Amino acid sequence: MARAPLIAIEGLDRTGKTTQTSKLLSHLTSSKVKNRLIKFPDRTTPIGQLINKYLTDKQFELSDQSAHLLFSANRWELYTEIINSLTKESTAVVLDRYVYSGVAYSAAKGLDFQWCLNPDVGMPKPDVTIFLKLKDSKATSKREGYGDERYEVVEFQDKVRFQFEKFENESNWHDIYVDGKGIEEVEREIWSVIEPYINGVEEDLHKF
Ligand code: T5A
Ligand code: NA
Repeated sequence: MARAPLIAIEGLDRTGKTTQTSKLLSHLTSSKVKNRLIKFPDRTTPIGQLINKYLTDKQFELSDQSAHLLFSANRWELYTEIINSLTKESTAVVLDRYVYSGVAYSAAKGLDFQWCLNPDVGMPKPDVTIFLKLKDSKATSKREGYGDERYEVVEFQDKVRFQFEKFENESNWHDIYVDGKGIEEVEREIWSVIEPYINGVEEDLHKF
């Protein structure tokens, strides 16, 4: 029996992930596909509140390793809900950032790539990942709110981009360039990638 698809939207800061996940949810609803959004970090959980403090308060220091493990623990807080949605509730799950962000941001600080992936081993792999990509990292630095949070610095974003590119060979990975494109154009490109998955997936879930 088919199960619902797990869909991830990834990308650097301010590339339009939250804007596009909300557009995607509307498309799924119009297509009569049950759906839910899970955003990482989920700042509402106990661990998420600590992450929020870390991201917004530059005086609040954590070691890079402990910050990394908190982001991963925040995903494990939602593990059972994700699995149940896909299998028992036939509900498509759209992820606004996921394991790929977790690895890319921490590896960009100099932590070992495989060490960064290890705490997420066992989390379900998306059936499809959309990566909102920039040819020029400065293209989004003028967008509203850019620079408010800890990682929104162009030089650091270039390092993160380099780490994200290590995932590009994954079979489920789709790059979509966003430089100079309007919200609706990106929305149409995303929908053309996602539409083939919406009636369900026959394969068992893969794990990291
Ligand atoms: N992080 C995250 C880790 O280090 N480890 C982890 O494990 C995880 C999960 C917060 C930080 O945490 C790090 C990565 C981040 O640095 P977050 O909460 O996802 O992660 O960050 P947010 O601030 O919510 O999101 P972003 O800054 O990444 O922005 P989005 O969601 O990509 O962009 P969005 O949709 O909010 O749009 C930004 C602005 O651009 C406009 C929008 O209207 C908005 O004003 N916009 C466009 N403008 C022109 N053209 C377009 N096509 C546009 N699309 C959107
Ligand atoms: Na966002």
